[in-house]
Amino acid sequence: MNDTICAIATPIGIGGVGIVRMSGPKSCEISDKFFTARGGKKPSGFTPYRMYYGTLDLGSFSDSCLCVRFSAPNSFTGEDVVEFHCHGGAALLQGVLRALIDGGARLAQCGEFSKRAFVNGKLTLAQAEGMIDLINSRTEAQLSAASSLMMGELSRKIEKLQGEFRQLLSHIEVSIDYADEGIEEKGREEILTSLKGIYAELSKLAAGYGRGSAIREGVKVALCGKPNVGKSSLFNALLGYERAIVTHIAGTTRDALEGEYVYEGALFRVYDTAGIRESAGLIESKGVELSKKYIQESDIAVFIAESGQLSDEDEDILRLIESKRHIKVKSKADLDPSSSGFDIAVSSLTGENVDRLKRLIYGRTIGKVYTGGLILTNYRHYDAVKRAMALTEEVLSGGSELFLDMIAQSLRQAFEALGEVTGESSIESVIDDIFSRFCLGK
Ligand SMILES: Nc1nc2c(ncn2[C@@H]2O[C@H](COP(=O)(O)OP(=O)(O)O)[C@@H](O)[C@H]2O)c(=O)[nH]1
Ligand SMILES: [Mg+2]
Repeated sequence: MNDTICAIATPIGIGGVGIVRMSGPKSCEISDKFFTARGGKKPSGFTPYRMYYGTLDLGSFSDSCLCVRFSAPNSFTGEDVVEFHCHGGAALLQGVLRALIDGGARLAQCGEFSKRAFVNGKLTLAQAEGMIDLINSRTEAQLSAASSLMMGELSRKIEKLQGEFRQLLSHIEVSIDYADEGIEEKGREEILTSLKGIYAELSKLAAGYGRGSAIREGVKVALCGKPNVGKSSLFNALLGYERAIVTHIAGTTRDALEGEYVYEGALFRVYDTAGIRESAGLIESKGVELSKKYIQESDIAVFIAESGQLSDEDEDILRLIESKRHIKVKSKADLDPSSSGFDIAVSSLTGENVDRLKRLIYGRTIGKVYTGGLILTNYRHYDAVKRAMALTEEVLSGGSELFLDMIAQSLRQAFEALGEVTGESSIESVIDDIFSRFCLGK
């Protein structure tokens, strides 16, 4: 990683300011070719972390802009970094980039700056993932969860648990070395007690994943029911605008429509599906098949019926969602407000109880309102924690039967599984895959 990379760090488009960033050992040397501060100073002579105003002379054009130098190892990447804060024009920034490449830098790959930061120990893998989640956040809840991850809450927790595993391992090694002197049995009891504590903490972490992933990915809500019960109307009411076509003709909705709404800072992705019925024509049948798929893939199904007298068709749909998390909604409450047999009666026409339905959906998926703090949001982290749990459980259930060196082996594996979260024991291909999902210039 001895080459110098560069990229445009701001979105491509027209804006007041656009930033081109360069990282690597030749950053200053290359910058010196193009930038001169007012007063004549060159970037290699700049005081680090101070902005200099001057001229970027690229031959065919110049820009008056700001330049700042960060010196290794105290920079985002841990290397020498130079940034040009130019005027934000697409051709202008491309021109700066081209000049830097001609000057000896190489165009950075997606996520390459962050990857260097990780490799140089500036952030853990989990923190880097938090950073990309932070950039991609669209709702407050996503932002809070991503920020906690980026600020290192999860990494610190994982490192603490790893520290406990490490302590147990050294304890075991001492026990093995002094086995003849009758130390072993005492050691074993202590080990199992500590391990129970670690297991409890891991379980607590893993238990939050359902909620965490719902916050990160958005909650998938599938509306389902017979034709004409008011699915599309409820869909529009939840979204707050007319997205789906509503008619009195059964079978209007054939494709599934997707829409989004935000409630308590969390994202909900709603699917308005075709009404499910047996006697549908070809196109409608395709829609029905699709509906079943959306229902299966949703986090929660909202069953809608017009009255408490359920028909066979209603019962069929209910059977489809029985094993899933679901809510039963009685629609058209303005015509008939009775809700017996349902969780709630809603009128899309008057808006009555639409908000309460949102609260109900929130409660049954995310649960308690999330206002920030440590939570597992990422499957990769969850998977590592689960593997560490399984290994710990193996030792706990083997208890007094296991040889100490077998216990040590499981604990070492659990330690390594946890290390994958922070990136300490992650394999290269996983690391590459994570950083390739970053945007250019990050
Ligand atoms: N009075 C009343 N009519 C409704 C309500 N929701 C839907 N409808 C009517 O029921 C019919 C079918 O609605 P639609 O949303 O297309 O049902 P879908 O086939 O399940 O998507 C339309 O004529 C709507 O105007 C409601 O809350 N109150
Ligand atoms: Mg419809």
